[in-house]
Amino acid sequence: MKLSSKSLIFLAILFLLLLVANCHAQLSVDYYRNTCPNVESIVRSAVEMKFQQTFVTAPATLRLFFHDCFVRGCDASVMLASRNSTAEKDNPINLSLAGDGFDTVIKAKAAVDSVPGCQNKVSCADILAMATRDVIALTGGPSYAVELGRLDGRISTKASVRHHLPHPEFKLAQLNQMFASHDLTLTDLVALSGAHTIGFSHCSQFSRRIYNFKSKKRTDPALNPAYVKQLQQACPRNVDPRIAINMDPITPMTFDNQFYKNLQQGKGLLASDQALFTHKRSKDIVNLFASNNTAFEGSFVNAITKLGRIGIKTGNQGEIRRDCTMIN
Ligand code: HEM
Ligand SMILES: *[C@@H]1O[C@H](CO)[C@@H](O)[C@H](O)[C@H]1NC(C)=O
Ligand SMILES: *[C@@H]1O[C@H](CO)[C@@H](O)[C@H](O)[C@H]1NC(C)=O
Ligand SMILES: CC(=O)N[C@H]1CO[C@H](CO)[C@@H](O)[C@@H]1O
Repeated sequence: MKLSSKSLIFLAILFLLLLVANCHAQLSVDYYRNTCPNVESIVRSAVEMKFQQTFVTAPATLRLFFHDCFVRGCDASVMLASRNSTAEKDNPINLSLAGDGFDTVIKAKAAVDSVPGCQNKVSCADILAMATRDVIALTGGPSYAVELGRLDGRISTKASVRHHLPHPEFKLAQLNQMFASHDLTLTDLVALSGAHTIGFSHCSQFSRRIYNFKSKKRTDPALNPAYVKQLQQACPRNVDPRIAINMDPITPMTFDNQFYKNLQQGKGLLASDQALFTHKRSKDIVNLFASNNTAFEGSFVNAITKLGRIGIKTGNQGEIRRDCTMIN
């Protein structure tokens, strides 16, 4: 009797251990070692070529990865197009998803598939993760080993976007809650927001802060007055909605910790960015990253690696898409 209950416990523990091991076995840095050993250099060359054509390649790809991972997991569902315009990319929020991000993945996928042994062996989700790592390095950010082994999802819906992406007018608690739901900490939130050190924002995303704060004819007191003037010049009332401006006014093309120094001076373009400096707990993290680029880079790499693990599809939950914009 005693023995059998003991062995039962033993079996239960073994089962749990296997389960846990299985969860972590999904991603690895050398996942394509046997199937497509040169995949990283093939992707890097394609991304470099695209980056030389246009700088937007970098911010567009980085943001695409974030949106992909937050909506249904990192499964390239954001890339799927639908004939009836009901896919994730059809959500109005996509205005900011510059076509160059999609194009980067499509070009890198074509490059991978042109190598005979690699054809249809590498998922679009992994190509997006590699391309993201590459654009960060190309703009002066940290290099890191990227985990691989994601499969591509088969579902993409416009409706799933609304509740899964943060809004630029979110309060810190709302941002923190959304990130926490993906096991991302406050430090991860502050570090990942540092992605706004490159790229652009349309005027509509912050126009209330410079004209109509809290529905009154005033400006957001958290904004630096000189910066407000600059923003009002760049984004006059009734500006062409296609106009987008640099999110980091000082070093817009460099992936560095300038974003945090801007927050210290009231130069956070989005209310959600500036909010990181308004609250005591996150302010300490902002100050650390502003004063220590090494600390920022270390935390960013840690956080983007965690971001890349969200909602991974394996086995029959996914597939390796032949065309990144269509399920097989
Ligand atoms: C914390 C919550 C976040 C909010 C509220 C937010 C919101 C926004 C908004 C409103 C824009 C401007 C879109 C436009 O008008 O074109 C933007 C751009 C961007 N975001 Fe975020 N974002 C957040 C977090 C992130 C994260 C975690 C990443 C990546 C790790 C990221 C990467 C980017 C990039 C690179 C751009 C520039 C895109 C481009 O130039 O094409 N964002 N974000
Ligand atoms: C749109 O097309 C998808 C398949 O591509 C289908 O699952 C979905 O039900 C369609 N939605 C509408 C509103 O027709
Ligand atoms: C900056 O951060 C790194 C990594 O956390 C740490 O090792 C280093 O001592 C810090 N440098 C300073 C000057 O505080
Ligand atoms: C790149 C892309 O898919 N853009 C679409 C974003 O959404 C608007 C309206 O919701 C469409 O008009 C764009 O074509």
